[in-house]
Amino acid sequence: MQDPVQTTAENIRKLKIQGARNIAIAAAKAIETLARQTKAQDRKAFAKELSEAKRVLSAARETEPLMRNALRWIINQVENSKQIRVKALTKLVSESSRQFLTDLERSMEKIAKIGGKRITDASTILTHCHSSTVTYLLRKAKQEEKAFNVICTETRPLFQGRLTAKELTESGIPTTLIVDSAARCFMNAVDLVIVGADAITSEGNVINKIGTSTIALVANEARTPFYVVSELLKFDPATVSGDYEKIEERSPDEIWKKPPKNLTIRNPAFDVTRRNFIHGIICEEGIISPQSITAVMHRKHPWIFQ
Ligand code: RUB
Repeated sequence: MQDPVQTTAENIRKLKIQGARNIAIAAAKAIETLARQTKAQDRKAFAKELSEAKRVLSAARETEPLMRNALRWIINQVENSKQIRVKALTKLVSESSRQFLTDLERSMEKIAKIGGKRITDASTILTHCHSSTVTYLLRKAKQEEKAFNVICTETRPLFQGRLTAKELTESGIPTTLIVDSAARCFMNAVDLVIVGADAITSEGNVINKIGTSTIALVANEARTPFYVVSELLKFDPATVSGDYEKIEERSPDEIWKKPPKNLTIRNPAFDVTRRNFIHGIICEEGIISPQSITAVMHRKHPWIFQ
């Protein structure tokens, strides 16, 4: 039998599973499968297995607080329960994992409903990378028969923009693909930039695919509103106590397979967009200012600070 945690971690590492939501969903499902297959004899052994799974999955990609928060929340339910029997704890993991996935689904619906109001007929939206939250919102707006078009960047080095382009064209949304460095050339024709997020810090800065912060600067210069769509649980509580969000650095191979000798290649996967450049974070609570994120988290998810 394949180890669900190792297999999922490998798929996340290799980007076969991509994007913060999909990563968190896969991790929640992996931990549920692990619990169902457990051979642990008692609560202590079971808890140890869960905690090891959390460590392995979290290490697969380090800039993914939604996955970490999901695993922590699911494991919290076990830790907070008085159950002793492994069977009962397994059931609890299953229920918690499903609850997390349902909540995530609901959040995306709310985000699409709120954000969709910002998409008007004849408008041009620019997006970067592949965010399932962004594409869902755009597809929903299309279903409401809004006539807008999208510009998406190809997103070097791994071309996630092609996933976006494919998904949107298949949904009948007029879409134009540009190279990342053409963002400024097109920005004057753009009404709204919408990007996803991997992490939100306590200061309201947003971490997303490398190149996002450049697009935010360009949008700012062109006076184009720049919005981030994100579930609140992409907030990283570690940033409250002074830690910086770790930015994953990936293999140079992704940029150049056979580079000349002695060449240094750097390949950070994400960058930080400062809150000053973000008009709003569109989340399940509404459109909030980046500055208000910690207060909103205290209200909606107080457990995250414990
Ligand atoms: C994906 C990326 C996405 C966010 C948000 O990077 O930066 O914009 O993860 O996606 P990668 P979602 O391809 O390296 O995982 O809205 O689906 O959570």
